[in-house]
Amino acid sequence: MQDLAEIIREHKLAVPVYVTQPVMPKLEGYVEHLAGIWERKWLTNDGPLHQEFERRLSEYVDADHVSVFCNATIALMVALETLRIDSGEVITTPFTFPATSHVLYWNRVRPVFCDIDPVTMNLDPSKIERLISPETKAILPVHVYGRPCDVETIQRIAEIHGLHVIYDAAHAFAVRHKGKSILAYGDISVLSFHATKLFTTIEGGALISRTDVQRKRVNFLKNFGIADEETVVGPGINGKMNEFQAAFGLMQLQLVDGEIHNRREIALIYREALRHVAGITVLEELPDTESNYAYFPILIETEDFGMSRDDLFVVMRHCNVFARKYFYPLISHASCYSALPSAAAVKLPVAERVATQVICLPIYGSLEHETARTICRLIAACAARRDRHAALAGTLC
Ligand code: T4K
Repeated sequence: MQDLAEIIREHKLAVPVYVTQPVMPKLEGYVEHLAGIWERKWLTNDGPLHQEFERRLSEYVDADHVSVFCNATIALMVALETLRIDSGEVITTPFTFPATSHVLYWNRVRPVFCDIDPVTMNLDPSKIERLISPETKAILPVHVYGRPCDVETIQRIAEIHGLHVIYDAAHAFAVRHKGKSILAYGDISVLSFHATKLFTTIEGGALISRTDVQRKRVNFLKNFGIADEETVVGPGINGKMNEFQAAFGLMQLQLVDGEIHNRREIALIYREALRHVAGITVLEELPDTESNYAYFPILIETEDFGMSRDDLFVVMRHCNVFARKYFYPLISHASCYSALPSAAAVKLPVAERVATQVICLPIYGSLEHETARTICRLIAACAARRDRHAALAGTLC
């Protein structure tokens, strides 16, 4: 058994390892795309690369009505406007990136926070109905970490109460549920293609509509509401993706299967090595799911592990491991939402607990297997250390 200072010395990585890293396409291929853009002088506004990317993306994600966007946040705002959700309340999760709640705020809608399920980490459907009021317009769940929500139960609730469902599928690129694309559920789904995502267009996103008519409205709204040179059909916004992003996306489409495969191998290393470490919960893959391995969250139970999540986080940073506490603090704690009745901690016990326990380990296709193993050994050594009861600050001096 070692003490903490020895553990850090022994497991410190030579270079920083971040929670994620994008898979980069071949530079020469991208330069070829740039040459075409230079030649055409067509930089944005539904250019040829944009059109090709939208078409190929639609085939890849197995969805018919895809509109690509400059980012997922604007796409979520357009999703709300498409369905005319611009007042009242929307039920959503506090365990997410701030964008999910902020789009409601920007569309003048009050978020109503609902607790999460301890297995999926997504909205707990058994707690949704008690939050429905005459003001409720929709449900905005997140497939957090790419783990599918209980889409069937959410659909049933929405149908009974006449609510829309918009899925924040920012993490769920290529995820399938019961043999179908996860994007096939709800009225609208939104993907993010930010640089930190499994599939990236640098910044970017996509909105998946249910019908051609809906897609047409989405495309008006993402282009200032312009239908033609002399007609504005609604209060649109600028949500367009440009040709440079589309070119990046086209190249990423060729890499993403390999990236998922490589991430799966990293996930297997973590899963095998950490499953039996006392005080650690490794989230099992959900049944009927084809996962994308976008994130690798683990939960730390302080008593059994012998160290809190926050202390492990600090130790990891000393070892050059830049894991992240996605999603701590809960967005319901932010000052713009904390006064809402639904934001009270007592009403969100599972989300409150998970947010203090979770840590997302580095996962990306080019992560060396040996690095992943070192991270596992570091975590296991922390659990087994001699100075379990010493204060962290003293131990690190
Ligand atoms: N809904 C959900 C559920 C979301 O998670 C998000 C975004 C959205 C909606 C909104 O989607 P977008 O409008 O962004 O399309 C990142 C991203 O900025 C954010 O897009 C993402 N979720 C969130 C989960 O993560 P940060 O603040 O953690 O990113 P940052 O800059 O600290 O990057 C994390 C690590 O990634 C770095 O330590 C290193 C690596 N990295 C990052 C960048 C930007 C790279 O290797 N290369 C890069 O270019 O928010």
